[in-house]
Amino acid sequence: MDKVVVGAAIVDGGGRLLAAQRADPPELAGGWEFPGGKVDPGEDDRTALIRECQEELGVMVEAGEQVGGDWPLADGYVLRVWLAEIVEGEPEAKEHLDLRWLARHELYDVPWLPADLPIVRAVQGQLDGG
Ligand code: DCM
Repeated sequence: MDKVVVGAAIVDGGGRLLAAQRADPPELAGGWEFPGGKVDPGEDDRTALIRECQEELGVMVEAGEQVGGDWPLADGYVLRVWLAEIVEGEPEAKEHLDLRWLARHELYDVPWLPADLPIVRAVQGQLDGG
């Protein structure tokens, strides 16, 4: 059985990327990630992505291209990430400590979780048309 976590690389009209600061567990708290979470049994990945963005940020997103494939996480989980844009609402940190919109020159200004860091590079490449 796949143990899948989905994440949203949410980009705004100005090309800024939304980063979210984890509140828990203690060993990950303070680190920055793509918002998202675990896919429920029987749930479609993209449905989970939309649900998680509603729960965590209070926004409706539309998912675009996937960023890479299965990115490894701890405990046999994989992370799947999609480019996404907000179609309704303003993001709020409902479950995170903080949110930041990172301009292109600020992409590495936050301490990304180790699992998410290579994905930030991939997002950058994809936005640059690579
Ligand atoms: N995780 C991660 N990066 C993300 C989302 C999740 O590294 N963008 C990791 C943190 C947890 C696990 O996946 O170890 C499960 O995440 P959650 O607790 O958000 O379901």
